[in-house]
Amino acid sequence: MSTTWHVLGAGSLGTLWATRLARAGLPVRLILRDHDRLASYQAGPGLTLVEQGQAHTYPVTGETPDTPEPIHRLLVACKAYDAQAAVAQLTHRLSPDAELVLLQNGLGSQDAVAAQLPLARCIFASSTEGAFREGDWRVVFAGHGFTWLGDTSQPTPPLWLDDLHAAGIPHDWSTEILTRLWRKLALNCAINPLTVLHQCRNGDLQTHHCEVATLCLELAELLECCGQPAAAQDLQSEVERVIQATAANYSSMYQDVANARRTEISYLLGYACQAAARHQLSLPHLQQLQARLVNHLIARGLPRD
Ligand code: NAD
Ligand code: KPL
Repeated sequence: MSTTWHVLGAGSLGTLWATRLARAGLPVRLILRDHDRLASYQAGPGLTLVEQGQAHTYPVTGETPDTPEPIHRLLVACKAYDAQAAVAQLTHRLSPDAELVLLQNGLGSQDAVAAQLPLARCIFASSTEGAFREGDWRVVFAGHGFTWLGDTSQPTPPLWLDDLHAAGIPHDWSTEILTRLWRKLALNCAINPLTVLHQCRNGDLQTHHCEVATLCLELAELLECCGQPAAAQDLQSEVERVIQATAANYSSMYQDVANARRTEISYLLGYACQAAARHQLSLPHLQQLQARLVNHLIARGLPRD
């Protein structure tokens, strides 16, 4: 019998993973915030995934954090700013051999979770898949992509990668997961804040070429200084490639601000600026970008972190 996948967070990525694992016949349980959310979930038929216009519903079993059964494998699918508190609620249920998969974007939240669970195996993930919520318990699979998984303290891949294969989740084991996460953080720092400040699609940043180039230079300097030279390599050309490839899209941060949702700024630009400060590195454009973005968020009544 396969180990149950406990999925924490029934949002976009949590639903995208839970439905595909359930579709492959794997045991999945969804951990909801509290009894009200569980009652709301149980009033419907389950989780719905919309793929290429076709909706399929999967009756994944729901539960709350106070369900007594132990957890052996936990997929953490909350936002970066919620991950630590959400996992803390489950500490008493984690088995001694528990493994966690952390799907959060950016950096900082993974270390915070790992630090509170010194005995558990924490696997970091970096994903380019795209999904959004169309309503409660209903998610649209918007962009096919890839997920890299890795463990900074243990290079051996877990056997359950076979589950991901069976579920059709494109993935690979990476022994350089931190490099992947830093690279994605740098891409997000070079693109996302500017789309918020200029209120534009990714492609419109082509008209802000110099601003993007200056940020890329500073970000590359930071990556080098943080011991991530591979993540710094050809950063500007990759940023330009992504801007072109996603020209018609609004960045995730743009969408968060447009929908008056809290952003993950502290785990992206905030993390980058803190790392620079730790290394006594002066990156004036990056720091100015953070200040402008924080002012923009405050002016819209959104959290500054
Ligand atoms: P989301 O807001 O859609 O889902 C997060 C879910 O976690 C919400 O349903 C929320 O209610 C739930 N949650 C928060 N605290 C909880 C708690 N204590 N107990 C139970 N549930 C709790 O977010 P998302 O878009 O799925 O993003 C999750 C992470 O994945 C983010 O770090 C994001 O940057 C990253 N990511 C998302 C995508 C995407 O396409 N959506 C792609 C790549 C990476
Ligand atoms: O990941 C992205 C996002 O919108 O968060 C891209 C498309 C790469 C832009 O930074």
